[in-house]
This record gives sequence, structure tokens and C-alpha cells, in this order.
Amino acid sequence: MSAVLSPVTTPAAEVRLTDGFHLVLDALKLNGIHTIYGLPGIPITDLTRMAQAEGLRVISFRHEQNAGNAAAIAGFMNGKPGVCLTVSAPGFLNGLTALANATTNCFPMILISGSSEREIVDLQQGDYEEMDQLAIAKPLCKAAFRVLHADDIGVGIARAIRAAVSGRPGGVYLDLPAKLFAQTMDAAAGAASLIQVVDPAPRQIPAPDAIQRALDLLKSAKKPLILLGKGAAYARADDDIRALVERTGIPYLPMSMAKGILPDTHEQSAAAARSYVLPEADVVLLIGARLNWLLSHGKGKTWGGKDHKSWGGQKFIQIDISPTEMDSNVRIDAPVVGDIGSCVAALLAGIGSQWPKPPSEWTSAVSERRTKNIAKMAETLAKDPKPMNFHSALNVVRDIVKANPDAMLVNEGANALDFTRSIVDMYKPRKRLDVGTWGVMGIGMGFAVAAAVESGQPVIAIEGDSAFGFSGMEVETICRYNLPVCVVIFNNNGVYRGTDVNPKGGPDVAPTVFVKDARYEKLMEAFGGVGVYATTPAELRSGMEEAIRSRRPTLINAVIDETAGTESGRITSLNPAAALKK
Ligand SMILES: Cc1ncc(C[n+]2csc(CCOP(=O)(O)OP(=O)(O)O)c2C)c(N)n1
Ligand SMILES: [Mg+2]
Repeated sequence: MSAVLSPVTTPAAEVRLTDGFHLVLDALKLNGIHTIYGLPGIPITDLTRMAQAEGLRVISFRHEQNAGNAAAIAGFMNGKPGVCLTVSAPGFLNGLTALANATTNCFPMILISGSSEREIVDLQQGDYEEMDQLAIAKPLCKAAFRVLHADDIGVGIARAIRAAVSGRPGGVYLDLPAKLFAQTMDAAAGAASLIQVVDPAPRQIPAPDAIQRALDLLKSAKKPLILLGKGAAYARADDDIRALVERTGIPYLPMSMAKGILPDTHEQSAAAARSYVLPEADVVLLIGARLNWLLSHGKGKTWGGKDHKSWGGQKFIQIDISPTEMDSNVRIDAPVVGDIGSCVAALLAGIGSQWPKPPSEWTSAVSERRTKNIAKMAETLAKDPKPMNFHSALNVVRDIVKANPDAMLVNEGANALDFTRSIVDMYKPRKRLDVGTWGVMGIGMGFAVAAAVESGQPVIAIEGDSAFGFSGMEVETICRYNLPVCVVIFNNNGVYRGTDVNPKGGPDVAPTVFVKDARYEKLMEAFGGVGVYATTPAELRSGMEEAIRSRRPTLINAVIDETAGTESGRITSLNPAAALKK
């Protein structure tokens, strides 16, 4: 190992030394982590330089939140932790939203932040960028560690990796004080102190009786339904999941980031009949999907309950790696605890080849709804209104994604998110990356950069104009690394729509409204990329086709009817209603 450590040789003793900087980099490389997303400054500037010198790829961002989001989604895409590197206090805090979001979404990532002098921070004597970062990070991630001595770096990184990917994946914080980096130690002892983590995400095999209970319940169903969450996508058990769906013949519903595990055009997809299958189903098999707000907590009117909290009568089988997920919202009749790959394989083995298909009244009722709704949507998509609306623009995006099924699709916004999710079919797993569990704005450019870097495929980012603003400066990063990213801004002049007015009639516009007819494409041109101003589906189509063909950084400003959106997109009802009307 010492040969790659750029060892310092002291002439007197001829002892080969290594230091904290190199031990961190060697520990990452030893564990197959070859990319760092970050932003330099005290005390980690030299770490980024040395990383590049040691052959790691360092993707340097304009704001740490975007670097953090990139690391998080790299973790989702690869099933191993993405690493984000920041400076102390403010840089650390900027990275923290991404760390918390990664934890919420079960994306494995490690936020490594430099930190200031422990002695001064702990006595609160006012050090440069003083902050007790470890304490602040703890409640927002799965685990948080600090390394004080160079010979503990190997253990620190090993623990961070295991915490990020084992069990339910999530965010991990690793605090590396400035003094650590310069510490030296014998190079051979340093190399020996590093740990190559063996089996970082061990399989967790489900209990046979849990599998049997699940199979018995599934067999009893008259109207079974399978729900796939992004945990199912993360599990990389694509073939087995497809076999389970097809051999049982059960209609399935993909959550947003599970789209493409099976192609959205699959005849068993019930996505176009969602509002029919949720209340009607009698047994629901959840695979890597949690019964959180996105599924109305498994109860209430969405599920056929009488009011917003009452149970709809469904029985649930839930596959999840975390035992405490069970019963978190409604009773889980058949919990199956284990990693999704092992659980699905065990179910498949139990199903064999003689599994009775669900009653045809159920499957034909579902496909009838599906066919009807798809036909209705096709009619809407075929229209060519002026100005362009979400549907006519997405009709184009839908074709482009169909023609480029390997392209990555990043998506955020409100209407720009909801319409894209329901209109744009995905054909391959882990291609759709979006706002996830929190519906957080700001993931766009960080996800797009990582999607391009990690996959090498073209990236299409469908962005609300508001959503884009949270990370828009990273178009410079996209140009700097010459990434094949095509950003499409659905520009409707504001948050949800561009038509609100100031009730007082003063000079300030309404809080949801932006500068009208903003020329976002010029932002991309400023850094050498291609800017396109598109007011028609034809202009949008040729802009996207050329972006994918050329692989040049491109930003298409797609002008959308400012009246077309609705408040909060599909989740208008989550807005508290004022009791007093003024
Ligand atoms: C970090 C964060 N801040 C604020 C919000 C609230 N929010 C939800 S969607 C949205 C933007 C919607 O506007 P846009 O992206 O232009 O999409 P449109 O509906 O106009 O297509 C905002 C600000 C959020 N989800 N996350
Ligand atoms: Mg908008």
C-alpha cells in the first residue's frame, strides 16, 4: 500500500510515513469508493487535491446541498454509500439537508465534514467555524462518528460504511477534525489499520413461518394487489420481483421511484387505475413501500375507509428490512422481515408454478379501468393547446424517454412532478430519480450531476421553474464537467402557477409569482452550454433530441401556460384551510 501513499521519508530514520489525509483516501478506495462529491475549503481543500492526485474523481459543486444530494442519489443508484465532503460549520450545515433527506429516503450516504479544534469548540472559545457538528448531525442520520486519531481512520470509515448500507440504508455523518489530517504515522502500520469491509449489507433471511403466513394470506385473496416502493428498486431484485408479479398474475402499482422495475407499459400495471385498486383490494402485498403519507397511511378514503382515519378493510403483507416498520400506521397481518431480495426469493419458492391466478372478475375490472383511463389520457396528450401546457409538453418527454429507455430521468416541482410521474412511462429500473418521501425541492441538479457521473447515460431533468431555482447554479458544474444533462424547465412563471395577484395591489407581486417570461436558457449559455427557448412541442422535441444526440449540457426553457397548474399539484388537500375567510 505504501507505494500509493506518496509517503514522506524522513532522512534520519528512513521511516516511511503516511498521514490522515492519505489514510482517509486509502480507506475509501479500499472500499470501492472512487468518487467524492464536495466543495473545498478549510480544512479539507488539500484532501480534495490529494484525492484527485490519488485517482479518485472529485466532483466539486457550487453549494454543499447539491453535493450532498448527488452523494445520496449515487448511493441509491449503486447500493453503496455516496460520499459528500464539506468544510466545517456552514458547509456542514449546507450538507445536512441532503443527509437528513437521504436518511428519510433510505439512501446510503456518508457526509464527511472537516471540523474545527475540539479543545476550542468544546470550551466554546470562538474558533473559526466553531460548531459541535457531531451533536447536531446525530438526530438527522442513522449514525454519527468522529475520528480523533489517524490510526482510527480505518475503523471510522468501516463503521460509516456499514451503518450506511446495512439493514435499512441511510445517511451517516463522519466528523474529521482539522488536526486529524496532518497526523502522521508509520505507513505500514497505517495500511494495516485500514479495513476492507466484508459483506457490508448482509442478507437478512426471512423466517419460514413468516413466508408461509404471507403465502396463506395471499392465496386467500379475491382482489390482491402488489405495491412496489423504491426499496424494491434499491434491492436490485428486478428479475425475481418481475417473476413474482407475473407468476401470481396480481395487478401491481409502482410508487414513483419504483417505476420501471417492470416497464410501465406492462399489462399488469394498475398505475392508471390507482384510485380504483386501492379501495377495492382485499389483500395488499407491500414490497419496499412504507405506509406513510404517500399511501395515505394505509387508511382513510383513499383505501375505501368511511372517513380520513378509518380502515378500509384491507389485509396487508409487508416486506421490509426493518421490523419496526410493521404496524406503524395500520395492522400488518403478515409481516415479512428481511432484505427484499431474500424475501421475494422465498415467496417465489413457495409460490411454485401452480399458483392460482386471481379471480378474473378482479383482473378484468382492473384492466378495464386501466384501458379506459389510458385512452382518456391519450386524448388529452394529443391536444395541441396554445400556449403549451403540461400535457402537450410531457407528450414530447414521454416519446423521448421511450426512445431512450437507458436515459436517467430526474424530476422535481409540484405540477411539473405530478404530471411527469403519471404521464412519462419508465422502462427500466432505477432510472427515475425524484423528490422522494419528503417531496423536497432542490434535489434536481445534484441528482442530475450524479446520475450522469455514475451512469454515463444521458440525463433528462424535468424541473418546475421554482424547483430549478433551488439548485440552478449547478448548471455551471454540469458545463464544467461537460455532463450529458438536458435540463427542461417547465416555466409557468411561478410556484404552482403564475397567476396569483397581490391582494393589496401594491408593487410586490404575489409570493408564488416570479419574473414573467424569465429566460432561464441564458443561464446555461453563460457557461458554454446550449440554451433553447421552446414555446411549442415541436421546439421542445427538437431541443431534447439534439441534447441527447450531442450529449452537450443543454437547458430548455419550456414555456408553459401559466394558468395550467393547480395549488401544490396533486396534494392540494394537504394545505391547511383557513377557518376565517377575509
Ligand atoms: C425545500 C422545499 N421548500 C419548499 C417546498 C414547497 N414547494 C413544494 S413544490 C414547490 C415548487 C412548485 O413550483 P414549481 O417547481 O415551479 O412547479 P409547478 O407546480 O409550477 O410546475 C415548492 C416551493 C418544498 N417542497 N421543499
Ligand atoms: Mg412553476
